[in-house]
This record gives sequence, structure tokens and C-alpha cells, in this order.
Amino acid sequence: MTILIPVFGDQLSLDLSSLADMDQADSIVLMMEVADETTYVRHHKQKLVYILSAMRHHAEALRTAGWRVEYIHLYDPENSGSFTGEVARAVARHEVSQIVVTESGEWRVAAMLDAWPTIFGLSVEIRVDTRFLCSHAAFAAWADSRSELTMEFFYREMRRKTGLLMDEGKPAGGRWNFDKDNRKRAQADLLMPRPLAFSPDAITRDVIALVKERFADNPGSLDGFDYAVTAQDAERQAVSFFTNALPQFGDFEDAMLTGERFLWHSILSPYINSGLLNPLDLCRRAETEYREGRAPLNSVEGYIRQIIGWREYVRGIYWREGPDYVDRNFLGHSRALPDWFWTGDTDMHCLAETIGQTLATAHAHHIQRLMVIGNFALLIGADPKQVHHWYLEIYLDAYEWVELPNTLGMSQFGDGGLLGSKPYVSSGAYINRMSDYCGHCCYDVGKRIGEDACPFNALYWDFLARHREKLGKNRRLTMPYRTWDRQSESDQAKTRAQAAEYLTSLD
Ligand code: FAD
Ligand code: DLZ
Ligand code: SF4
Repeated sequence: MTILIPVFGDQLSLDLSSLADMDQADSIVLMMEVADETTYVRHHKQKLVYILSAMRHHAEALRTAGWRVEYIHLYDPENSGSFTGEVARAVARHEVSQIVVTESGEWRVAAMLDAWPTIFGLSVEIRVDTRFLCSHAAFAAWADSRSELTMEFFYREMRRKTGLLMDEGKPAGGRWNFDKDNRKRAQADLLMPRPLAFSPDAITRDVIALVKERFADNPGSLDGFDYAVTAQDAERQAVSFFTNALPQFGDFEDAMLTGERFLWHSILSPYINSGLLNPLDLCRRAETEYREGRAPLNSVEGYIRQIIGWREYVRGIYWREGPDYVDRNFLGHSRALPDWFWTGDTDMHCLAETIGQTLATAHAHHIQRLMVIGNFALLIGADPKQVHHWYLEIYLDAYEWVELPNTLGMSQFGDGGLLGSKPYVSSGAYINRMSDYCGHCCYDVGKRIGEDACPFNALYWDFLARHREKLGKNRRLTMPYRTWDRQSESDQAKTRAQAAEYLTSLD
């Protein structure tokens, strides 16, 4: 009798909970490339290459570690196209006594796992995913005891739980959060670190050929694919980040520069999310950089907060809010995204730059995603579900549990403020403050009215005016509404007409 252990494409860790304590002689690990997963959104071509190549390399790593692995390729003639279909075929091939699996990363796949005991008439043990610090039960216990789910308080719990940056029960440096120090504008710098580039090996080249043939119409470019696809190379990128970028990560966390795609960011999220790197291990190593005097506290605290704070928190929200979270649309937005979201062909430099780099590399950093692309989508009243699909398909690190709360919740205010106490909207002034984009743009960021006025400006005020009923009482928006009210009726009318003209041009 055999125990079947299905391992999904975001479970590429040798210390996965479903493998722990299992007898290698009695177990078969099943890895499956399936049409359902490759087509549930139109994934960026590089995302497909990354996941399929990382899966193939991981199968080799498992074999080297002594596991018997059955690997189903997308082109296998018998491939049924779904996880359930492939488990069914494996059950028919072997005398399976039990299925052991680590819980899935999203509701869609969780529903499949729940159906397996009935479909297969077998015991299915679904294990907690121990790569996360906070289990669903622990998050529920935290959330049930409070009226507001503020990330900052959750983060403090995670600091206490892990002991990260704690000195005798108190936060290192006397403060929990050093975000105020982390808003510097960056200058072009020839010494700026670059993420390591990894040449595609034979396995990756095979996958590139497959994606070229099967997914030719998917968005994004395949040119220059150079991401890591093994745990060893992901580790090399982690070392490079700690050595070259972490010390300035904090200072320039929110900065944006034309032609600079990565700045001092880690570019590790794809590897963490698919399992090649362990998030807590990275945080402990970041803390060591601080303790040993190689990186300042504002950088290290900022980095650790993103991982044990935001990353764990959005996962908690995703599972707490349930499968219909995706349907929330607090502001009732319904506009389709402009076609140029899939080409980058717009005369707004900030958007051409951020969407252009996204199509070229399947990556953009947080502020580009939030304050340029997401900001624009929110200001034009884009349908939050379509915005969610765009982010899910386009980024290398996108899996629904992490992408949906960030996009629909934080960025599009679709949940009415569960993740952020006010919508993340701004005029062109914020983009101008944090980047050099406006200096390269045909629009004038200082103007609200006129043919060459920055579209963000009129759209920003129009957004506030048209959502007054829902947002007017938000305490964090008191100042902007006051500023709006101080403007003359004729100025207000001109602003709204300018926004209306722009919105019509999108249709
Ligand atoms: P760094 O800037 O180096 O940050 C360090 C690490 O912190 C990241 O590697 C990541 O693991 C974690 N992190 C930082 N911010 C967040 C966050 N808000 N939520 C979760 N983890 C975070 N991140 C994803 O991993 N997948 C997504 O699909 C995703 N979609 C996003 C959509 C929107 C609209 C926004 C605003 C943010 C999204 N993020 C997502 C968060 C963030 O943009 C990326 O984690 C980050 O840009 C990854 O690049 P990095 O590894 O260089 O991150
Ligand atoms: C994203 C993705 C893609 C594109 N393809 C596969 C695949 O063929 N096989 C697989 O096991 N996983 C894939 N993934 C990642 C899964 O969608 C992800 O592991 C599930 O969301 C699990 O919840
Ligand atoms: Fe973007 Fe406006 Fe600046 Fe142009 S002027 S880059 S549209 S913010």
C-alpha cells in the first residue's frame, strides 16, 4: 500500500508539512502540470516559465533527497488537465491507502481537496502549511478578539511570537515601526544593486519552448527570462540582497526611477511564495545583518514588517473573508481597464514605465503596483474584479491568497476599508514626490485643467467628489474634502468636466 502525496506548484519546499515524518519507501510524491492551473487566468508568459521550470527542478531535488516522484508533464497525452483528474489516475495506477497533502493556497483548490475523500473513498489528511507563521486558526483567534483588524497590531503580535527585533520584551530601537524614515527620493546611481541574472538551463529552455508554442497569446514578453528556478539560485539572490541592497532598502522603499526596475528591493517574493525560500529564515538573517552592524534598523525593521506583518496579515484576511471576498465592490466600480494595460502603450510616463516593466519582467515593486497602476485603476473607477484578474495574471509572485487582498482590498478599496482605513488614491503630486517620472512626461504635473494637465489631478478630485456619500465621513479624508470645499463652484465644475472628458476618452 502506498501513501500519495500531491505537491502543488507553490509547495516547492523539501521541508513541506506533507513530507514531514513520511516513510519515503511507502510514499509517492505526485507533481502535476495541468491545464486548469495554467489557464485559470492568462498568466504572464514568464510566470508560466518560472512555475513550470521551478516545478521540474524541484522534482529533481525531491528525487535527490530520496523521494519517489511521479511527474506529469503538460504535454503527456493522458493528462486529464486537473489536479483531481491526475490524482484519480494515480489512485488507479497504485494501491493507494491514503492521501496526505499540505493545505492549498487558495479557495479554488481547497474546494477540490475537500471533495477528494468522497470522490476517491480514501482518507485525505490535509496538513497545515507550516511555512506560514500564523495558521488560519491562530489568525481567527487574533481577529475574533478585536473590532478592527489593524495590521500594525497584528505585526506586533508576530514580533512577540518570533522574538524578531525584540530586546527583553521591547522592540529594538524603542519603536515598533520606522516607516517615517523610509520615504526618501532616489537619485540615479551607477552603483545601484541589480538582482542576479540566471541563464536558462536545458530544463528552462524546454519550458520556454513549450510556453512559446502553447501560450503565444498570453500577455508579457519571454525575452531575457533570467529568474532563479532552483532553491540554490534563489538563495544566491537572497545573499546578494542582504549584501548589496538591504542596507538602503528602507530609505528608498517607496522610491521610483525611470529605467530602474528593482532599486533596493529584494526581488524574492516569487521564490518565497512558491517555496524555494523560507520567509522566517530570511527574516532571521535580516535581523543578523542589523545585530552585526551591517544594515540599519529602519531597513531591517521595514523588511521584516513586510514579511511577518503584511504577508501573514493579507493571508489571514484572505482565508477569513471567504471565497466571496472576490465579489466585493464597495464603490460600485465597473469600468473596463484600458487596452493599454496589456501593451503599456500610453502617453502617461508613469504608467508606460510601470506597466512596460511589468510586461517585460512580470515584476513591479510595491509602490509602483499601489500608487501608480492601482491608483490609476481606482481613480478611473475600474471594475475591481477585472483589476484583480490583471494583477493575478501579470506578476511572477501572484497567487490569489496574497494578490487578492492586496489588489481588491488594499489597492481598490473593494472591501470598504478592511485593509486600509482610506483608499490609496493620490493626485500626480505624490508620484512626482516619490519618482522622476513627471520630468519625462508630456503632461504637466502642476496643472489640473488643460490639454497638457496631468490626468491624475482632475481624476483625484473627481473621485473624491463622486464618492462623497461613501467616503465623506472618513476621518482620514477630512483634509482633502475641506480643500475641495474651499474651491469655487466654477473651479470644481471645471475639474469635474476635465475628469469627465478624460474618462470619456477611455471609453
Ligand atoms: P520587497 O520590497 O523586497 O519586500 C520584501 C518582502 O515582503 C517581499 O518579498 C514580500 O514577500 C513581502 N511583502 C511586501 N509587501 C507585501 C504585501 N503587501 N503583501 C504580501 N507580502 C508583501 N505580493 C506578492 O507576493 N504577490 C502578489 O500577487 C502581490 N500583489 C500585489 C498587488 C498589489 C496591488 C499591491 C499593492 C501589492 C502586491 N504585492 C504582492 C505586495 C508587494 O508588491 C510584493 O510583495 C513586492 O513588490 C515583491 O517584491 P520584492 O520581493 O522585491 O519585495
Ligand atoms: C500558477 C500555477 C501554474 C501556472 N501551473 C501549475 C501547474 O501546472 N501545476 C501546479 O501544481 N501548480 C501550478 N500553479 C500553481 C498553482 O496554481 C497553485 O499551487 C495552486 O494555487 C495551489 O493552491
Ligand atoms: Fe504620471 Fe502625471 Fe507625472 Fe505624467 S505628469 S508621469 S501622468 S503623474
